[in-house]
Amino acid sequence: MANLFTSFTLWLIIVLCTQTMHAMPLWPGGRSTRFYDFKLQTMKITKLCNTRDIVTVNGMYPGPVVYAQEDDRVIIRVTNQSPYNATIHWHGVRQRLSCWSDGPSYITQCPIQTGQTYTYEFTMLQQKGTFLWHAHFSWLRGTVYGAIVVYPKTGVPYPFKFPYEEHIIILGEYWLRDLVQLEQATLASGGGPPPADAFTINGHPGPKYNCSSNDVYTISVVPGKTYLLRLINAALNMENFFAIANHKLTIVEADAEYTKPFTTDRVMLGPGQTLNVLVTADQPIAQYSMGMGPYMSARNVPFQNITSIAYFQYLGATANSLALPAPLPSFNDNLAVKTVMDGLKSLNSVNVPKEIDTNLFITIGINVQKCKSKMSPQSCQGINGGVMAASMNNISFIKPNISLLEAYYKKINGYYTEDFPGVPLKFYDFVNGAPNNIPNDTSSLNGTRIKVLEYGTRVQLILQDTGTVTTENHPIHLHGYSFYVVGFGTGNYNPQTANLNLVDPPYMNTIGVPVGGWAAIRFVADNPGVWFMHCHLEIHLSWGLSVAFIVKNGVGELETLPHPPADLPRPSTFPAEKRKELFNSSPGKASCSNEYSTNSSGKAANFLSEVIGLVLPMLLEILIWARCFAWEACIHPLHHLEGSSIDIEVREAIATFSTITF
Ligand SMILES: [Cu+2]
Repeated sequence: MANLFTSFTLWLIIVLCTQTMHAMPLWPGGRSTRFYDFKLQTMKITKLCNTRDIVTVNGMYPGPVVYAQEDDRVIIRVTNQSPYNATIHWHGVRQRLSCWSDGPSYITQCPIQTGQTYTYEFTMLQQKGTFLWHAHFSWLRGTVYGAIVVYPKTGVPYPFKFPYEEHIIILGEYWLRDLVQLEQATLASGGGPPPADAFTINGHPGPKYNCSSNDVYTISVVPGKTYLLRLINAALNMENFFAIANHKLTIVEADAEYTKPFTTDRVMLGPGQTLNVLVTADQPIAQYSMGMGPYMSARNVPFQNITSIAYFQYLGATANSLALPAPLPSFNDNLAVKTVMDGLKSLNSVNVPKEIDTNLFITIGINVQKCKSKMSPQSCQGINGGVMAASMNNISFIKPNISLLEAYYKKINGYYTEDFPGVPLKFYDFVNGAPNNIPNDTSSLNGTRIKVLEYGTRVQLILQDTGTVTTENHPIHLHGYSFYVVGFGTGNYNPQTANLNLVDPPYMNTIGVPVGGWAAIRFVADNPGVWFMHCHLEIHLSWGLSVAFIVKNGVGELETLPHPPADLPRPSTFPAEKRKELFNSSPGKASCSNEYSTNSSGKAANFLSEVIGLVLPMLLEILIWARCFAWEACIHPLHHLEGSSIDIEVREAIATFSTITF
């Protein structure tokens, strides 16, 4: 009997190892697997004297923290129990050979419908630091966001003195409105969105807002100790300054890559950007304000101007002692932004591509399209009675109604064209001489135009802000890659005078292209798939300020995108007539189901995929647990989700890690 048991155990181990090795031949370092269970659900919340429903993950706002270590495999099962379609994007995760898990809706997958489950899987291959995850459907990410904290491998120290404690600080915006409806209403109006009702720090507006004197985030600090703050901007439509009264911030990491230490009084983060800063509690015992305020570089755009305040409170200070105000720059202080950007350098010399195969010049800006005769004035509330838009190289991106990745992978024609221009259609003085006869000559062309790159292409992008309508700092985010920011400046890019840093430029995933200026970025296109590049101001994304790159497969398994996972949300199987009625798409064409929410016929049509979606994750989970048992290399998936994770002291998290066998 014992022999039989031993044989069975050996057989099981061999089967599991073979299965695992077959599934993950590329990530030998990924010895641990982190398993998370995300349930998208609505939750009642009271803020600013109003109670309303917001969409959350696991009833937490901000959502749970995903903890991992460099090279870990991360598996996150997302079940959509909210009334909206949804996807989750793992911002900054380079998704090596896992484009199917990237998450932007209509780019790499159809949305997960109400009642459906999709399991995201990726490896934090050679990545560590502070990231964020957020919804990537409509404007759901306004409440559906959280941090990803990836620690170095066991035994590998930080390149700075180990902090006494670490804290996650997520900047956000809060609306007293349903965000999916807000996007729809804004687009239907043709005009701009209303400003947020509040800024928030870890979900708390702070004492300057109505009914919020107790809705304040506080960090208690010990005099003399040094703290690591993991700053994340998850705001929807604003870039933001952050500062702490009387305290210096030393930046040591930007977009999850180490930087040379740079000390400053304040920082600016665009949505999607992260900064790790060290702060030493070296001031007299008191309560100090941590402030989040607006950075608005565009002209004539209304914005929230009340500072969100949190407290940096010394032990021994009385809770009701007056907090010293945080010294935030004025909302249009471009110099403050430049000063921080100038200070960002990679910690060490880096391997920047010196020669370039593909050089693209991409203008970014706002447009106003003409009100069409059949449109009512209610639909044309943009500037001068036009319809607001935004574009790259004057092309406003129209999202397709199936995922581009699926269309590309399965060679389904008719959803995109491969003619995104590598240079603007017209050259002019982009910053000072931009067209301004609104909307007669500021229109953009609409299209789903993408750019194809061969595997291994060394790419340089010049991102040039334009003055159509208004110049503005745009936080441009590239999926699937980090890129070297080799240069930036004000005015028009000029290759003769541009001063490029090819030694130690920062390695980022989101670059705030300076207002009325340019940025030059470089990367090697060595990750096959379809990768979105877009402005991370959500309204600009809705208006079309985006493009997608197809990066083709290279040679062999290590350069080839694997098959899609079985539970990938798929285009619907509606009969052609029904599809025409529901989505107004041509008969015979596949389509992701109902764009904004699921209806009963949608559910019925997707019954089979739901069954597959339920059974396959269960099988997967059994395999994972069996593997954990065999290798003793896992922790219980739900351990991370207990309590309000945003307030978990990171020391506790480290203690959790020490119990794991690596
Ligand atoms: Cu933008």
